Amino acid sequence: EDAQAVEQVLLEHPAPGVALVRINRPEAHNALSMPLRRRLAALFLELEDDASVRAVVLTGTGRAFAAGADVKSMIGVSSVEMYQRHTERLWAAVGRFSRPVIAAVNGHALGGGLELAMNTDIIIAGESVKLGQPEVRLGILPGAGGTQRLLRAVGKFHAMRLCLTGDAISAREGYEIGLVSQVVADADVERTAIDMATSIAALPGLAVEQIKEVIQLGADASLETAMALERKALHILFSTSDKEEGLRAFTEKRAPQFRGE
Ligand code: CO8
Repeated sequence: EDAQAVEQVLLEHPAPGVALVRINRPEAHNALSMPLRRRLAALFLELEDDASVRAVVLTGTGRAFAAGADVKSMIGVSSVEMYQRHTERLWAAVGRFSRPVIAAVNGHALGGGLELAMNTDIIIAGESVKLGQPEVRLGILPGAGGTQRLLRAVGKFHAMRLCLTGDAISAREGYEIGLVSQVVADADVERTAIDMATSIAALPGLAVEQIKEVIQLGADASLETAMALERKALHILFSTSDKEEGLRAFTEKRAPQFRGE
């Protein structure tokens, strides 16, 4: 099963500094089986160790980003077995990735698929995308962060509506409630995400990493603590050569040459 999953998550390098991870199980709408999730996590851990990768695009083949956890793999499964799967460890490889991850979402992002998208930093969605947490209809709940990440992303009343009805919403509605960063034509999703990742990859890497870390940690801290973290991050950046180069290039009216240090 794990050997088969190697074909189900593909790694590409579409632009300098950019890795593209493609969930490739279109026959099941990219349903996230355990082997597939293990492979996804392993790839992200590999990319974490590859300093040349400055931004990652995560996308799916076919008509779905991902249609959720593999429903078939949960039938007959007990509480203890679910606990022992420790899926939170697999998602952490994506959620705690130190550089920006952009979800390029086409088709359906449902259940665990939307939870996966919410583990990324920027969500670019095609016009015909459907986003939802349909778990309640199966007698379960969004158990990989869905209730909590959604709550923090869109607030109580939208989170309650999505999780309690299981109804999917459009990309446009997702944009209006703050679940989607940008809506583009279906055919432009991947290109838009790669272009954005390429631009981010060219920016001073330490500043990019610090911004991501501060926003991520700050979302879960008091304002005062988070602002202290923010100041510390700013102070750290004052010892980078990219900061000196960025400021000097601006005053000298020339293009900066960033070195990522
Ligand atoms: N799991 C397993 N197989 C799936 C899944 C899935 N989530 N989604 C689609 N498939 C399979 C179908 O069974 C079908 O297989 P087959 O051809 O062998 O019958 C194939 O994909 C094509 O699907 P459809 O025929 O249904 O295609 P449609 O175009 O008619 O519909 C949909 C596409 C709307 C995406 C539809 O397939 C659907 O509603 N899928 C299920 C969505 C869902 O309920 N997702 C939630 C799953 S539960 C979950 O994610 C719980 C998370 C809890 C934490 C676990 C950590 C991740």
